[in-house]
Amino acid sequence: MTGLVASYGSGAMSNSMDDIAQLAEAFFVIGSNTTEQHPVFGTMLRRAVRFRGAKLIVADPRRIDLTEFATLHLQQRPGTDIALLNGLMHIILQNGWEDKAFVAKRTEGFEEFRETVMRYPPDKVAEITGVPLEKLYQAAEIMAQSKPMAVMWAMGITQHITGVRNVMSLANLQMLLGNVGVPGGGVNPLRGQNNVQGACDLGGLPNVYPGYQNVTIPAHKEKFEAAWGVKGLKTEVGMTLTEMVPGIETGAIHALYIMAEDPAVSDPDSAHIRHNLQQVDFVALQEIFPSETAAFADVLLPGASFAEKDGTFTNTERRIQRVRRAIPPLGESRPDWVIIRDLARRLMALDPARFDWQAPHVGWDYKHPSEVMDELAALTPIYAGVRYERLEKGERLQWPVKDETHPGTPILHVGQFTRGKGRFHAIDHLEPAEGPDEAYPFIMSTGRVLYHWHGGEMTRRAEGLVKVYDEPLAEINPDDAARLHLDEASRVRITSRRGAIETAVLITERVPPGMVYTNFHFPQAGANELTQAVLDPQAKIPEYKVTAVRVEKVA
Ligand SMILES: Nc1nc2c(c(=O)[nH]1)N[C@H]1C(S)=C(S)[C@@H](COP(=O)(O)OP(=O)(O)OC[C@H]3O[C@@H](n4cnc5c(=O)[nH]c(N)nc54)[C@H](O)[C@@H]3O)O[C@H]1N2
Ligand SMILES: Nc1nc2c(c(=O)[nH]1)N[C@H]1C(S)=C(S)[C@@H](COP(=O)(O)OP(=O)(O)OC[C@H]3O[C@@H](n4cnc5c(=O)[nH]c(N)nc54)[C@H](O)[C@@H]3O)O[C@H]1N2
Ligand SMILES: [Mo]
Repeated sequence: MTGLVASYGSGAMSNSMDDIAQLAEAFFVIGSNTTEQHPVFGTMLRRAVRFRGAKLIVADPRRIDLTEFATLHLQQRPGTDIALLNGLMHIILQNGWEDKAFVAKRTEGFEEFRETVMRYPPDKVAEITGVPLEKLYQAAEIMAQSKPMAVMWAMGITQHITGVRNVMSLANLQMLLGNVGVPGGGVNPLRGQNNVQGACDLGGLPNVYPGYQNVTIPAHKEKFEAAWGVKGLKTEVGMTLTEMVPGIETGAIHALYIMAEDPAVSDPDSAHIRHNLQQVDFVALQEIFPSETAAFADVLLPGASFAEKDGTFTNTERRIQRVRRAIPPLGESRPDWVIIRDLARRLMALDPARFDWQAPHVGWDYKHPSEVMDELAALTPIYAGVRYERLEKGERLQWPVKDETHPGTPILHVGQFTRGKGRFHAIDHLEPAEGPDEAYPFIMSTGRVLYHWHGGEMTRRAEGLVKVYDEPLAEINPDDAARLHLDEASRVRITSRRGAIETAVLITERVPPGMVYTNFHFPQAGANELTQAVLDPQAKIPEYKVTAVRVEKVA
């Protein structure tokens, strides 16, 4: 689950895991540690490479497990993906390898895009990215010769101040190669949290109603006002989580209702977050465990976990899946939707005259999550045909599901993009907000390990996982370790401009020299003590993947 206020990297896979695994001639995985962080799909990719000879290009600053069976590993310097992609597209264009028919028929904005890409000759790109020339040529050639190729990415692409531009560059690449709207191709962000896709689909974003119906469009406002029997819904875009926390300081935010989110651990610059959580007038926290954030809460609302409730989860390929309660909720906990329903009813009771009680969907009187789905279907074109009865019959529905007889949509953008023609964007390389310098000579990259989940509230309670991985470990290259006189028993202090952590080390070739890799699974040494709250201007996602730090031996 993810908190409804934050959802990183919106979008959804254009294709399905099955068609990609079965039909792609090549996979381009950029900024996703797929085997560790998306192990089901990671296994499907591994099998496709092993058993049917699909090619795999991995672009990742670290030597992740995928690189062990990759055809080619492009080990770029963190934060240089735009330069890398422009360089590859430069080679493709120079050789005339682009899909000319697709570009002519399905796209616009090509000329301006081409001019920009022409400013990224391979030798310049090799210099910016650190990827050797011959690997750039090899990669471009594999991409041109393997049709269809599917592109997959995750947080290595989005968690940068250039997150949105990085994604647009990947869309450029796939349009250039004509890999959009075809089985085995597509642009495929791998969504991280269980049901983060569903949370976004249902409007857990500041700018949309359910089904990505933009709040700024008056017709949408009127439709939902009529359905919910209420006047005065706003047409302004709201705030993201990363704007709400600074909003506490400016007086824009007085109270927080936090559900299934642990910002004290997972947001950038923890000292600043703690300061703000202390300042805010009121915090209600809906959780399944007393998390690090619970220390700042005035009220704790005990939610029930996934195994204790009925409902649906929507996964990264837009597939709506029925979830069934395995055990009754423990203790006083209740399903999240029941807590929200009862709270909403009490709020409505404070001012009943505000509502038109004849409206079709007023009153929050749901008795079962299937009734929530029925309302969603009535108001949301992409879910219009989704019904519990269909899911229970075993139908494998992927949205858009246009009506009760529509079979769903395994592949998006077939024949046409939602907006008509696909738009090429002219995109230039931009350096990360913080680069290494004399005082902070290392780049810290952050992320996850196989054995733990984010703040670790769930996984640090699992005996078997803690047996395998029981403390925070900073990954450091053997060359750097030798220079700093570190061995496996050493501890280091890692310092950034925001703070410092002390941690044990894992000396490993997985990270290149000059990089340390840390995670945020353990509160005693969380990566976010060091990260900074610089955001992508559009998506407002923090640059978690590049922080300048100093590493010192302490013992
Ligand atoms: N076991 C486990 N699985 C998880 C999670 C978990 O906590 N634990 N979390 C889930 C969630 S919510 C998410 S969002 C996903 C995240 O899934 P991923 O995004 O696959 O995982 P990350 O660890 O964030 O890192 C992605 C990769 O980006 C690389 N990278 C770093 N900097 C750059 C860069 O500048 N460019 C490029 N191209 N790559 C870069 C890293 O080396 C890493 O291999 O995982 C999900 N799955
Ligand atoms: N440095 C750094 N920071 C990062 C990232 C990174 O790569 N690097 N990644 C970012 C990303 S992609 C993400 S998604 C966030 C994740 O950050 P969070 O969403 O804050 O972390 P989680 O630990 O997944 O979930 C928060 C809480 O949800 C609770 N929970 C689980 N199931 C339920 C439920 O059914 N109901 C209720 N009410 N609560 C439940 C858990 O107990 C947990 O404490 O972290 C972000 N922060
Ligand atoms: Mo995530």
